[in-house]
Amino acid sequence: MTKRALITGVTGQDGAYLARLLLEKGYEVHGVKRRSSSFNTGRIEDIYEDPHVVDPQLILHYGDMTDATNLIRIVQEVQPDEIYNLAAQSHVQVSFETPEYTANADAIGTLRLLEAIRILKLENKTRFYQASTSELYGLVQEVPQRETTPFYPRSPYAAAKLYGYWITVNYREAYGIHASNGILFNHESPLRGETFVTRKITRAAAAIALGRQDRLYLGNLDAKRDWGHAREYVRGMWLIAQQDEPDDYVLATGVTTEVREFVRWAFEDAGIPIEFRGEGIDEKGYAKDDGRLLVEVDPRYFRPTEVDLLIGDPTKAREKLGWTHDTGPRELAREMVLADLEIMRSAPIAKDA
Ligand code: NDP
Ligand code: GDR
Repeated sequence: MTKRALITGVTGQDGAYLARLLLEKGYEVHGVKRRSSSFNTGRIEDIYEDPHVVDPQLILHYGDMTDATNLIRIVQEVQPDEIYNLAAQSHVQVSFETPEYTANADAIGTLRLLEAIRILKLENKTRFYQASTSELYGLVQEVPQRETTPFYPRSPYAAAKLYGYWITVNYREAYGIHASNGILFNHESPLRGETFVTRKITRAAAAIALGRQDRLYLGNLDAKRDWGHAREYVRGMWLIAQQDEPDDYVLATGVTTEVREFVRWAFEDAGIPIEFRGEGIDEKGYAKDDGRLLVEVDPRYFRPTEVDLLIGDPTKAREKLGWTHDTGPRELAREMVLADLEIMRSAPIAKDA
């Protein structure tokens, strides 16, 4: 029997990689896409199928995490074996600007999907994966962070995801739903959204190398993140949903890197090595070769409350799921810079636009 999966957030970075993986595994994949004034299917273009083909394997449904009746109808129509709840207002800094919307989409949106399973009496059929996050750890309580580390959210995003985490645990315990949390540390790729720090850096390094941008403005260079590759993390999501018993797992590399170091790597890979001079908001990055000022700190990117250090311990995932990662942050930076150089070289008009 062909398995049917429903992915919310299918147009995002992880949704695109997960949809690809599930199609390779022979699933019929249904994705929830919200209405946008443009197509917004760029990340899934190569797997997108015309709805008129016979027996399509990827089917998109219009939907929104803030619309309960819509979600119930989609779940009813699809009757999924597995739901992967990846949709979210996922930008931490933006959540300080749109806290109520973030809570609605990320926290109550998760509840709406779990309720859909319950209302439709799919508790024994539909497995549920919740995209939980290392942002739950927030203010450092223990390093490395693992499944038992106490949470201390530091943003409206993290507070909303805290609700999503616990409501998933609660529906597992209260109604016996196979509902699991993946507590994923930062994962990146050439498909990463352009305003997250890694992609912002790799795009800028590529653009500066090609003479199309003068300078990169960043916020807190001291923050440390455990960066892995999104392609490898969606494999972990699938493994979590395949376990006999639902449970919660950390996926991480166990290596942490300063934002400043990621900047150095990206500019090196773009062929313009830089060095940092100065301190605090006066710290600046200069090209080693000709002394050009290429990186500046702009306090507008500082967050009202910051998460200083994330480093995860993926031991449980390795031992119970057999999940491992191959790509470390250094290779990740290179892959992203090379991809951005390629994109910019082949699409000069898009850049100018
Ligand atoms: P993206 O921001 O790339 O993708 C988010 C997806 O959610 C997009 O498809 C977006 O649609 C969709 N979405 C946003 N709001 C709504 C809404 N109201 N209704 C329906 N769809 C909506 O995130 P990632 O792919 O990086 O992350 C996937 C999930 O994993 C998110 O929940 C994120 O919070 C979580 N996470 C991510 C980590 C990471 O490092 N990437 C780490 C830990 C957790 P649109 O394309 O229209 O914007
Ligand atoms: P994060 O990712 O907040 O960890 O959330 P992001 O890449 O936005 O920030 C990482 C760190 O870099 C610092 N930083 C900047 N960040 C951005 N975006 N822009 C800048 O100019 C900049 N300068 C410095 C930040 O302050 C921060 O410390 C991501 C998202 O994918 C979440 O959805 C997910 O849950 C977590 O990862 C795990």
